[in-house]
Amino acid sequence: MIEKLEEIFAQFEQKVGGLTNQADILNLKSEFIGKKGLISEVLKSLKDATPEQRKAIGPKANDIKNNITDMVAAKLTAIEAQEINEKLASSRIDISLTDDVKEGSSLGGGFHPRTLIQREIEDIFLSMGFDILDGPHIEDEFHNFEALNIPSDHPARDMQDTFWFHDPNAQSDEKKFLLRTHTSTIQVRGMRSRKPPFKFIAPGTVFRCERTDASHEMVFNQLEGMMVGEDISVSHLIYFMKTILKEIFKKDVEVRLRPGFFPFVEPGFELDIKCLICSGNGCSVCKQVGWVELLPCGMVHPNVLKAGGIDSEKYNGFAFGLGLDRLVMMKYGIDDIRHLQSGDLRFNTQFKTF
Ligand code: FA5
Repeated sequence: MIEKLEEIFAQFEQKVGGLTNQADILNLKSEFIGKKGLISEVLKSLKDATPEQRKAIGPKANDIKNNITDMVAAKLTAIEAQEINEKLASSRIDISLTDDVKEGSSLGGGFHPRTLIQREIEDIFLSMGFDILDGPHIEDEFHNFEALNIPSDHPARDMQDTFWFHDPNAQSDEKKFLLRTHTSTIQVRGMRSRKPPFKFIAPGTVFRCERTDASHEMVFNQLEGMMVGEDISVSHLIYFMKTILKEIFKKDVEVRLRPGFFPFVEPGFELDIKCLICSGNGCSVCKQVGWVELLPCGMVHPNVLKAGGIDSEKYNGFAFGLGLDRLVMMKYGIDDIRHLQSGDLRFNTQFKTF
């Protein structure tokens, strides 16, 4: 077992050396020392070891975990330092700036509330062994629609008003491009780049040609989630949905689950939250109904698994698409989504500064 642990550590050392991206490094850390990481897997067989063997294996495993934690911290610090140095090398100092722009003044920097919530959610999912993925804003029809069980003549295409790129010289059968209307595009990219079982989240900006109001923007943010494996059930889905809400709100919030239609899931659900702006009494955010659509989800449709190259006879899974801006509104009591990207300093400076 000691040899196995050393082998795992050697693998880690080899892999971490080539990484330059912070998310990849954190993913690697959880792959090795996360709750379901390689080290924990090895330690499962500790129960069969003799007391002497256990005495040697326990400290060895701890040493390796500490080494991995230290190496990850050192690597992240080095990347940050490199980024700062690159920025410093390429930026120009404006010596005409007056000294009222200083730490603690109203113009001091700060994190956008969406960044705060997104980071919190990423930490929660990383700790549960999920990867974090990204995808392009400009997409093709295949990833945005076809692979998600929405062929060109399907009425569900009208559910999301799409910004298309128009190429006047394009032939009729050429690939058409668009601004992605949802983060579900990353489902297909994620499935095609890994083998089951896997689980990932994918936060990102999406675009719809919609009329704006207190709870609708044309450019907004979602956070996709997907878990694929054997025997995944609706109760796994509900467990993860409840975990996110409990961790984010740190208190019980009222939710309701109702049937929802999305061609890429079957069955599909809408998870609504009791509006925290008006306590469910009715306001412009919840359109006077007292509930806000927040977290649609469902069991992945077999056609989508097939489009992702996955054997739908053997594997199944769930997916969800969290409305990130609406979650931020509920968390901080923001009564109009348009404040979020207004750039108004009176709004922005209410949140945590660094
Ligand atoms: C979708 O976009 C699906 N892709 C979600 C999904 C993923 C379902 C996986 C099942 C499985 P919908 O159009 O309802 O679904 O958008 C998801 C969430 O984004 C909504 O619940 C809402 O919280 C948020 N949202 C939708 N439109 C807007 C908008 N215009 N402005 C702000 N938030 C929006």
